[in-house]
Amino acid sequence: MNITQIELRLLRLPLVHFFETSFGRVHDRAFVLVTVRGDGMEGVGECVADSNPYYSAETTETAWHIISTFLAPLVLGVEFAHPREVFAALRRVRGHNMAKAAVEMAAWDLYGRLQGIPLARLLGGTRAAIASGVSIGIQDSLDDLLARIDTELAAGYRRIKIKVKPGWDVEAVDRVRARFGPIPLMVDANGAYRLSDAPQLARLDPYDLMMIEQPLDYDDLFDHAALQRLIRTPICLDESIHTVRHARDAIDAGACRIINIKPGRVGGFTESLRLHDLAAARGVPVWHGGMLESGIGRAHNIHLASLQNFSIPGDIAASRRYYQPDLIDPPIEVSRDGTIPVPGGPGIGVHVVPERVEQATERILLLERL
Ligand code: OSB
Ligand code: MG
Repeated sequence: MNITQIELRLLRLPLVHFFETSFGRVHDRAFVLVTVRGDGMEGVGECVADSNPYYSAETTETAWHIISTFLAPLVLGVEFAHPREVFAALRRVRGHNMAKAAVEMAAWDLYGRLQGIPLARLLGGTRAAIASGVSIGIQDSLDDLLARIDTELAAGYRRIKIKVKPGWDVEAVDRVRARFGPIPLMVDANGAYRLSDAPQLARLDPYDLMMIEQPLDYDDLFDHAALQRLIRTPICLDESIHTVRHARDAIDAGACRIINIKPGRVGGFTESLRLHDLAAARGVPVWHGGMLESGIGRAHNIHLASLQNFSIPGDIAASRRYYQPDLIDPPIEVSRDGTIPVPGGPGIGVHVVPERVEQATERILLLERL
């Protein structure tokens, strides 16, 4: 496989419903779409960096800069026997995993298309369909929250995650349990608490949550380990895990019992596979996170989530919850039983609609080997 051209597009899509986390509320999503071309085919990768550096230090603009200035020259014109070689080729660049992942996952898609094989098969997926869960943001009122959960359970989703922050936590969970009983329920704090909040977080213990995701700081492992000794609810790490080494350290330290894998956060599929295998070897379940991706990134996620140790329903839901229309047609749909079939076509296996991409594009850059 030889990539001779890389196209960057900055896209912006309005969200169907606002999404609020402990960072704040967003009404649209901007992201960089990477297209790699070579050997007469093309592959796409969606960069999950956001326009602001609130979830991670990377942004759409840092990704644009890093890909165009540093990553593109490391892949353009280089012969790769397999996309698993791409992440290592980007090694000189420290960090910037989201920028790296967009290029790497586009290369996987290109390779899958060249071989005529779905990504799931290339990655070692074992499932024909994945179990789907939803991530529900902070709402204007607890009544609004209950109404949204009602809708998602009726749609068949297999797990409900609600965002929490100080002031929107125990009472919210109490109301959800009172109304819906023993549904598969978890919370995500996006780092909104301190270790000194342990007594408040321990108040969640009686509610039998599947887990609490990222209660403490994005760069912390040590305090999470201390917190896990003080609460019964299993801790799952998201923001704190950027490398396979972080995951190993977190598991060894007892900082988490579950790991959320987002390929964008760890630099792509190759590192996600290593993380998946490490967690499996340590008996730690993983699930696939989401970053409000369009159908393009969502399709990549579905393929990865078809691997064995993705044993908990992830944040991969139907297109209609995010974008209408999506960039792909047909959109991703969830069956009545709360599952999403893994696309069977080559690469990501979904049809990207060029006119929709064009309409959402704010800027384009073409990169070629000099
Ligand atoms: O913390 O998992 C998170 C969205 C953007 C950034 C971070 C997170 C999220 C979500 C939404 O929870 C997941 C999704 O539905 O795509
Ligand atoms: Mg999270």
